[in-house]
Amino acid sequence: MSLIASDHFRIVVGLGKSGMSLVRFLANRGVSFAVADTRENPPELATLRRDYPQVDVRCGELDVEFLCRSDELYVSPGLALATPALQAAAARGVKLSGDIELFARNAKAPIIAISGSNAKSTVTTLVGEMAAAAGKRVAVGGNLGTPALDLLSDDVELYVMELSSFQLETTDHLGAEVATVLNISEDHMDRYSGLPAYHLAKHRIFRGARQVVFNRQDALTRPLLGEGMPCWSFGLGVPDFKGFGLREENGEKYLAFEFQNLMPVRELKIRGAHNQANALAALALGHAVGLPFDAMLAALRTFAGLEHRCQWVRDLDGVAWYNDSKATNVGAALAAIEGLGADIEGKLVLIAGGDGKGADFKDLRDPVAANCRAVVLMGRDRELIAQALGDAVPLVRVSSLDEAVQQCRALAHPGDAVLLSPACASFDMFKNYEERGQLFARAAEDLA
Ligand code: UMA
Ligand code: ADP
Repeated sequence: MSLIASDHFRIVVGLGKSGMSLVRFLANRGVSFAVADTRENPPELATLRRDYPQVDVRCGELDVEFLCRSDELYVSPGLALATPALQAAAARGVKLSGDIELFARNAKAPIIAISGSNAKSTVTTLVGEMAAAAGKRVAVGGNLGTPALDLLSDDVELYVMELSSFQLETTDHLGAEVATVLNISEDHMDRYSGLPAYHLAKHRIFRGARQVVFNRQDALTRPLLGEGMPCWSFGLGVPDFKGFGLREENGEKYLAFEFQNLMPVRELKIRGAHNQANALAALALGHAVGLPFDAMLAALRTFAGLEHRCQWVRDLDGVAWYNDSKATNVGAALAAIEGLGADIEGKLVLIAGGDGKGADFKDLRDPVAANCRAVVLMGRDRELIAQALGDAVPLVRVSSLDEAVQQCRALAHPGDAVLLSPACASFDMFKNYEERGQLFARAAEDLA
């Protein structure tokens, strides 16, 4: 399918990382275009003015008349399609598209497409490492960080793409070799009318897919497909045909495919049941595109996990400290609490709280009661979490992360683990989740 007729004028809406990748892509292909951003000073404005001084850029409130000069807008995933000016343009027949749609039309190598509420970055990175271990020239990116269009190259043999629901909303036909939605739980409820709308956006990933990987433990990850679509599954139970799972034999737990044990779970460096699920998902995706098991297992043995995702920080007096600052929603925190909770001798001392993004915290109550010794609460929505937890475990309120770390030191017993897994975004107290995780790790490392 051809890209775009070069005599068509286009408008890029949003001048962040993905907007700038669109600018480079369109300019390299000789397409004439302009740029708009609702911000007065978008992040890539200086770069655009330096490298493409001739391009018309409109900052501030979106002008519908201006947008309607193009019959197709490439909209940043950061901008809700419900934005009135975009809706007004759409009502006048303008198509709302995005960088992933253009990427899909132009990628010449197979695409592994990965979405889900949680674990996207971990699984995407892991599959990328598996492909590299198998000797493939692989490009890894998307929502993970490097914009999709910046990865396009004739040298690439395989694309491994993390895709958010925001990116998928503007993608009509991805045509992935294999696509997956790893799990679905509430997130971004400030941008969707509810779970069904969010689910619908995520499932656009299956459009035109040749194979599918689904999670046996999460019915919302199964696509509604016609007969005959090759499907692979993963889950923590014993696997059957075309399934990846766990099997126990002679007291040893294995990652397994169908009736074949692949590798003892204890050889994984990443901890917790949720990470075993992530390893199985990555194996299923890699297998679907023909990566050999020996290379994939070698990658699994060395992959130590990403920063801020259940990342081990230190041991002190028999207590292990874990940074899971990336747990910015309830589903992610639950995975860490249940996954790590099942993996340690003692109990968890949990640090939670922050900007709850309108979430309902009631699902935390039972897993916290089962796995935690105490919960240290901080941040804007700490009282909402306190109400949801009730008297499940002792609660300690603090006003800073340093104070939280001190309290955890006092509360934890040998054999316990301290876990920062906030179930909230960080923006009420920190620049981002990375800063929150770094400050936690530093405070934990400073404990004598
Ligand atoms: N914004 C405006 N006006 C605009 C455009 C953007 O106010 O006209 C604001 C919005 O609040 C928006 C923010 O700026 O949220 C960022 O938008 P951007 O266009 O500057 O974003 P990019 O730098 O292009 O980053 C985007 C993804 N960001 C979002 O989806 C919000 C990045 O995912 C992605 O890595 C990058 O493209 C490359 O593909 C980040 C993210 O937070 C990591 N994703 C969400 C998540 O993981 O939960 C979905
Ligand atoms: P994403 O890119 O989807 O945000 P990450 O790999 O960055 O996913 O992990 C984010 C958080 O999700 C982690 O901090 C962890 O608590 C949680 N998590 C990891 N694996 C799973 C899983 N299999 N199911 C649910 N939550 C998970």
